[in-house]
Amino acid sequence: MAKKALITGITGQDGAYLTEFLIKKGYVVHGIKRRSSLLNTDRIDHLYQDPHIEKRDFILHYGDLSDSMNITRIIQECRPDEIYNLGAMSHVKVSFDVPEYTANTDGIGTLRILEAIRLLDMKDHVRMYQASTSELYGLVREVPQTENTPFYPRSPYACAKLYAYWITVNYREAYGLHASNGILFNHESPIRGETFVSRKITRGLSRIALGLQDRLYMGNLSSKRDWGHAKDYIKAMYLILQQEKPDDYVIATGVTTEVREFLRKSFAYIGIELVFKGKEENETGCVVSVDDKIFIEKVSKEHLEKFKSRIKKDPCVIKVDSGYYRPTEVDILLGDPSKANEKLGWKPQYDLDGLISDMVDSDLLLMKRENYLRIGGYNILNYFE
Ligand code: NDP
Ligand code: GDR
Repeated sequence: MAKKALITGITGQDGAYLTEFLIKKGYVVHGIKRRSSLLNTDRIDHLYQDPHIEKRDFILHYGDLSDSMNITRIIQECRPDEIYNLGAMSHVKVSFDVPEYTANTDGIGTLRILEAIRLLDMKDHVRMYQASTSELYGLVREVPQTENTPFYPRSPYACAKLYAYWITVNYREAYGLHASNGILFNHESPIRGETFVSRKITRGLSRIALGLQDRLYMGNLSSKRDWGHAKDYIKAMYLILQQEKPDDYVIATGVTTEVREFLRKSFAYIGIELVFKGKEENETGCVVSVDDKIFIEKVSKEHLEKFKSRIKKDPCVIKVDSGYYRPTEVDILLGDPSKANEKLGWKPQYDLDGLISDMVDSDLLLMKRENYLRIGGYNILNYFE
């Protein structure tokens, strides 16, 4: 019998990569998708199977983490061997705007799953993964952060995830559930949500290079993050659930980088050298040179001259808009993944340069397609944030 996995948040970045990974391993994957007024299954479209096929290994259910009846029913119906709880309102800045919704989904949503497992008497059958986060460390108490570093959340998102972390530990200790936390540091990919900083940068620079946009407005350029590739991180989720005993693990690369440096490296990848001047709201990132050969190779010859003439008039393609600042910021995150290295045998394959090249290549392709459509006279969306 094939193993069955249930994934909440299957339409998100990690849900999509994890689904692909588990199907390749021979799992039958059930996923919970939300009803929305537009289809929201772009990231898993390539995995879709017609419901009329008899033996499917990919099945979607409508649901929502705010609806305990729905969650309980789905778990009862599909009786999974493994549950990956990835569903969340996952944007830190937005959580300040919708704090109650965030607490309900990201905090109590986790309780709803744990309680369903208990009430359905499935605790000896099912293993549960909780998507915990480096945001729990917030105002960091030590650098680097390990499984033993105390938490100090700095946003409604992190506070909700703190509850989810501890309720997972509590159900493990109180009822003997096989429930584990992966404390994952930031992980990105070509299918990362467009408003997270990495993707905002790789999309923005692709649009700037192709003349679809003049500049990029950013928030706090000085914060530091430990960035990895989502493809590596979903493997850690799987490994955590294959352990005989449930436990909590930090998943990180062990390298931290400023947002400013992420920008510099991303632009450099297509041959554009950026220099930063000024402070805080007055800081700008300006083009000081262009490597023609690299630009032509990555973007195109046709766009090189147009780009150069545009930046002659205004070379400052990065500006700061304090509207993107958060009421309380997490200044530095740096994880120590030693426990995961030793106990899970987990090691990331991608470094930051590999991540950036993967993302920029993908966004350039996407934006070139947009540009062809524009030239062909078709409307293209602005994708305002
Ligand atoms: P995404 O934002 O890409 O995906 C979130 C998923 O949750 C989407 O499928 C979304 O559905 C779904 N969702 C949102 N609200 C609800 C709800 N009320 N009920 C059911 N589903 C809901 O996140 P990632 O894939 O990047 O992250 C996966 C998980 O890991 C999240 O819990 C996140 O908080 C956590 N995490 C992420 C890290 C990262 O760097 N990526 C690091 C550490 C933790 P829809 O598509 O309809 O919006
Ligand atoms: P984060 O990711 O808050 O770490 O949460 P995000 O990419 O949003 O921000 C990282 C850092 O970049 C700074 N920043 C900007 N951020 C955004 N989004 N937009 C900007 O224009 C901008 N300019 C600077 C931010 O202030 C911050 O310091 C992500 C999410 O995936 C969470 O769900 C997850 O738990 C954590 O990573 C680990």
